Amino acid sequence: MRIDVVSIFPEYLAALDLSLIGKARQDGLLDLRVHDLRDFTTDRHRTVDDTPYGGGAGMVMKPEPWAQALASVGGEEGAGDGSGDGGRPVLIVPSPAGAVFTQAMAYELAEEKHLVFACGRYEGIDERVLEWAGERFDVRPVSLGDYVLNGGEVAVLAMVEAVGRLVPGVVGNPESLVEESHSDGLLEYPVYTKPSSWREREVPEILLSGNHGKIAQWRRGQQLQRTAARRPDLLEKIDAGTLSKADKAELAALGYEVAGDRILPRR
Ligand code: 6GU
Repeated sequence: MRIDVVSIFPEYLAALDLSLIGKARQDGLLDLRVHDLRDFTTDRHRTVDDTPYGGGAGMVMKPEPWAQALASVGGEEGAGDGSGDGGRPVLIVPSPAGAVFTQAMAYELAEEKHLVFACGRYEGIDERVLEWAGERFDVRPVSLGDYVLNGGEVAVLAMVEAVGRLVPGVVGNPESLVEESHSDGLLEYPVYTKPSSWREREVPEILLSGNHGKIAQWRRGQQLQRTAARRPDLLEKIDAGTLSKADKAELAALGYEVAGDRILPRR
């Protein structure tokens, strides 16, 4: 997969040289390139921002450096008119005003050949850039959640890691992708390692039993309990058709009932 990131703080993205993603780059699984937006300016001061039309606080990113940067990193793949093979690169624009990034979105993006991330700073990028970019990219404004960061760089670190680890070969043991939080819409079960007794605290006995069926059942129960306690909003998104009898009994004990294909708090 090719990934281009455009930012006025390219050093921010240095963390992508490390760990799993850094290894994937070395191994040639990810062709990740970071670009300095200021290299696409033409004035002596390398200006990337200006005051907002209509007034208001802060500064807005000027359109032309963005157009030059985006034209240089991609958008040659597609026909330019939205026709053809759907092979247009995806332009992700991190913004608190975007759609919320999810594991489902990470899986979708992991299927793409080419992602481009446009890191805004200040109050954002001149809106016409997004309209113009729509001719050559599939433009997706995306938010990490309902809080405000100073710029898109931290969000890009999060998204590149979430997407990159789903690219085949990046995670050594793909089994570990199956049993993790959000992969089945539930939070992950708690995990333990040696010693079995630590500071008077014992590992749950079932995990020492060697009974894999019972262990799987217990873990599933823990997932349901945790999700009910920490993220009840997730339970209501699960398709109840996927639940076992044991799941339904656990949910009943947690104060939930199954109504058709939905899980609802018992009233
Ligand atoms: Cl993607 N960008 C910025 N600037 N702030 C955010 C965000 C993104 N997601 C949450 N807050």
